[in-house]
Amino acid sequence: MSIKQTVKTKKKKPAWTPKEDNESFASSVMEGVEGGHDGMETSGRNQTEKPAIKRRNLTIQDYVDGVLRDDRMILARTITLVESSAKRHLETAQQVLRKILPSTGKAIRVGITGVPGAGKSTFINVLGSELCRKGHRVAVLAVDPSSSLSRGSILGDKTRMENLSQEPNCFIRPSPSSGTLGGVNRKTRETILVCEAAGFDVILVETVGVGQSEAMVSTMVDFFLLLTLTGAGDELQNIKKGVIEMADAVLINKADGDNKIPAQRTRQEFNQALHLLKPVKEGWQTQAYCCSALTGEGIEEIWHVILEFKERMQTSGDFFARRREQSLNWMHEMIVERIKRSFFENSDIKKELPELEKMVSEGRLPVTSAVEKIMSRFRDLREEENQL
Ligand SMILES: Nc1nc2c(ncn2[C@@H]2O[C@H](COP(=O)(O)OP(=O)(O)OP(=O)(O)O)[C@@H](O)[C@H]2O)c(=O)[nH]1
Ligand SMILES: [Mg+2]
Repeated sequence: MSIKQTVKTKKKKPAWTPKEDNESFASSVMEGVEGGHDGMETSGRNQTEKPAIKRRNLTIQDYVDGVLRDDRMILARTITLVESSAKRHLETAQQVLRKILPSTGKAIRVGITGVPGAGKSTFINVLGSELCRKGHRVAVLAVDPSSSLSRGSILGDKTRMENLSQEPNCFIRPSPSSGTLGGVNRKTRETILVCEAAGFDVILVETVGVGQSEAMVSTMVDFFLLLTLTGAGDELQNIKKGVIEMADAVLINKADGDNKIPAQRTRQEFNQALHLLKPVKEGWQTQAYCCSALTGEGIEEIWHVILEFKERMQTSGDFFARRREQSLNWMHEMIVERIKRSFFENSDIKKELPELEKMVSEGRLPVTSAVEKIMSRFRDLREEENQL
């Protein structure tokens, strides 16, 4: 095969696709799909032309204007910028975010969690497609704590999101590359803002029901939906983990075929248990519902529940009060995280801490005394630094 032919048959991928990515990546551009949601411009380009886009450096204003007019390529590049941990990118990203901030906040942010296989992707595909048909603009983001192991597994299942990924009113963004939970937290929150500025009015954040990611996602969305199944001890497991206490609705999926009646029974059991719990949000009683992402039954109902929630919270004023609280909590978390890092990464502290740790573990020094000592050392080091 000639070089020319090789190039021609090679699969195109969006500009932001990680280099090390493989074919399982959900958002590679599928053959036969006209551009648009993939972030590649289509206008003014024909089959024989070389790709019109040459990656040029964008100015802050380019990013801002591109996002605001929902230019998918610039949108994708802005998210890549936001996701970067490099200091120079961070500064540019922050300037972009500051400029788009007035255009953010208008979407309903919905978090969706559930154990692997609960049907989250299938559910998002059906709900998202239905919302697009109704004229909504839907952005799907993913938080996947395991993605460092299984690269983008959460949205790697192309087939589950097939309909949705072809909707021009939809934008699917796979999980940010792995990193600290704090890093993923920032990236996802800021990506939500970017998508809102681009005019998406529904943001769906999918996360796997393992680890701490659910707790994190629940603090960045307006409505938190727990997808569960009947049988398999799922119900109990969720209650134990405390996830149910974060949920604004519990949705028993796969209520189809032989599973329909057991699902309804599970729903009743959940409702009984939920009545005993303290409501997550004042003025809102979490309830259980059934649906089938396969047949579509119950999907409309859950969307109405979300809308009712939004209306009630907006009427009471809790909707925006909660968002403000979320922002402030996040800000404080970030401050604590930074302070922690500057302490533990300080080279003098790194040198001196092991000796104190040894003394504490051997019972030769009380913990409080050790902390006093090292903190006073840290204060001195900072003062020295300031005098330089
Ligand atoms: N019968 C039935 N099967 C379903 C339904 N929803 C999803 N499934 C199937 O359940 C399997 C898992 O669905 P996914 O949507 O990939 O589940 P997920 O929760 O996104 O899984 P992870 O991304 O691995 O966490 C697939 O084979 C789906 O076809 C449903 O409502 N009814
Ligand atoms: Mg999935």
